[in-house]
Amino acid sequence: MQSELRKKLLDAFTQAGEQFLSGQHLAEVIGCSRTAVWKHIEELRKEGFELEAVRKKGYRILKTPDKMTADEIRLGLTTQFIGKNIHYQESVDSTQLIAHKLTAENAPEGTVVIAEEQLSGKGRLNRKWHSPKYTGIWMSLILRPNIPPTKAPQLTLLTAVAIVQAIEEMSGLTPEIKWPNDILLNGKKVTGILTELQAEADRIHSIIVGIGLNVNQKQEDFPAELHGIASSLYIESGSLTSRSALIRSIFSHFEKLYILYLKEGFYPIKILWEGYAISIGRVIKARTLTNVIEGKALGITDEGVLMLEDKAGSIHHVYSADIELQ
Ligand code: BTX
Repeated sequence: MQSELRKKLLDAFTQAGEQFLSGQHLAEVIGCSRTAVWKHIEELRKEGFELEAVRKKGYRILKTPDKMTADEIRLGLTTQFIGKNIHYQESVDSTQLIAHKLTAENAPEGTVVIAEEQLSGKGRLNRKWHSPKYTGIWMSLILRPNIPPTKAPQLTLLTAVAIVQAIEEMSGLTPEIKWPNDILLNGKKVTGILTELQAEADRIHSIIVGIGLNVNQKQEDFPAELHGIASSLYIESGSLTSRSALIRSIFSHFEKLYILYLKEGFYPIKILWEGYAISIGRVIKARTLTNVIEGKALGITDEGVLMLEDKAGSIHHVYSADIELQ
C-alpha cells in the first residue's frame, strides 16, 4: 500500500476514535475506490490490526499489534511535527547511525528512527546499550533548533522530563532523574539518553537525541552484568505497556516542552526537571573525563549545568560526568 494512502486511512481512524467509518467515507477521504479501501483494510488485518466490520456502519479499529511500525505509531498521534516522519526497521546496528545519515540527506525536523532491536546500541563514551528485540523503545529523534552548540545538553534534560511525564502517564510509576541522562525506578536505570551534535563552532546543524527505554523486559532478559543496575517498566509495575502508545505519549510531551523551550528558553524546563531530580541536595561523586569531584549537588544553573559544592565550600560547575549517589 502506498504510504500516503495508509497515512490518510490511519489519520481517519484516529480522528474517528470509537466511531465506525463507512467504506464510502473512507474512499472519499483517501481518494480511492471502495474496493481499494477494502484491500487496504485487509492489509492492515494481515499486519495484526484487529478491525470490526459492521454492515451499514462500516469499520473501526479494535486492537493494534504491539509493534512499533510507523502505522502503529501514527494511529492516535496528534503531534504537529515530532514523529510525523518515521523511519522504522526491525533490526539495525544503531538508530543513531541511521539518524545521522538521514540528517545528512536533509530529513525534516521531528523525523524519528525506530528499531525493534539494535545489534550495537550505543551509550555515552562508546559504552554499549543493550537493546533486545520487541521489548524496549530504541529510537533517535532529529532536531534542528536554532541554538548555540553550548546549549545542546539542555535538550538531554528536556528529553528526560518528557520521558518521565510519559512514563507517569502510561504506567502510573514515578521515575526519578539522575543528572544528566539517567531515568531511574527504584534506583535502577530504565532509560538512557544520548545526545549527539552535528555542528560548527557557533551553529548547530542538527541534534540527534537517542532514547533507550526498557519497557517490557523481564529480569532474565537482561544480561548478568546489568542485574542490579537496570530495570524495566514491566519489572517495576508488573504489567505490560504498549510501546507504540508510550512512544506517542513521549512525542506529545516532548513536542510541548520543545515548543515551550524554543519560545521561552530553558528556565521553565529547568523548573520541571528539578521536580524530578533525585541528586539535588545529596552528596554525590561526579566522574568527569579528567577528574572526580565529590560534593553536595546544589542544583542546576539556568543553562542546565550541575553545581557541586565540595567540602571546602568551593562551587564546581560540572558540564558532563557520570554521577554516583553517596
Ligand atoms: P550511558 O553511557 O549513560 O549508559 C550506558 C551504560 O548503561 C552501560 O555501560 C551499562 O552499564 C548500562 N546499560 C546498558 N544497556 C542498558 C539497558 N538496556 N538498560 C539499563 N542500563 C543499560 C546511555 O548511555 C545512553 C543510551 C542511549 C541508547 C539509545 S537507544 C537508541 C539510540 N541508538 C543508540 O545506539 N543509542 C541510543
